[in-house]
Amino acid sequence: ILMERTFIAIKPDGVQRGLISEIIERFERKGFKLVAIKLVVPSKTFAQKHYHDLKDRPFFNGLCNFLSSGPVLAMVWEGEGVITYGRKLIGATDPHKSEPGTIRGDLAIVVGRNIIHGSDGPETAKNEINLWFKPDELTNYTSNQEKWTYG
Ligand code: DAT
Ligand code: MG
Repeated sequence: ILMERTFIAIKPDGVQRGLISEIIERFERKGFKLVAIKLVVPSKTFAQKHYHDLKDRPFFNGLCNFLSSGPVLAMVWEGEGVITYGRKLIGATDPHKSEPGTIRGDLAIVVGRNIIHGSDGPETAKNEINLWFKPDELTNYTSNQEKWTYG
């Protein structure tokens, strides 16, 4: 198995709307393995680091204010293809365009409140995991269901 890890975060709107269990359930049922999780209120400076790639976009300031406006559920999920497939579970950035069946398609309406973040590639996954988690916050364990999920 080619295991990968990705950074997934439920943004303040998803937490406030009570969607934590609904979102976690989708990753869990798929067969992905949770290896780290914590609830944090990021500072604005931290939010700016997280979204540094978007610093020249007009919505950058509002986006960083929003991300730092309340608790964020930060997670690391592991599995074969989890970076790409995690983005698939999440759906398109703009919920008006996300397909039904995806997290944003089913649970959000506008781009500025699209409830969840997921790393968009191996490099960003690595960087975002390192930004949000200390090494000793990441667990290493064999899931009991692994042999049934992967064969
Ligand atoms: P994604 O979160 O799907 O990776 P992104 O990295 O392009 O999308 O943008 C990060 C977040 O910024 C996105 O989840 C919501 C916000 N955003 C993106 N485009 C926007 C826009 N045109 N107006 C307002 N917010 C936007
Ligand atoms: Mg992105």
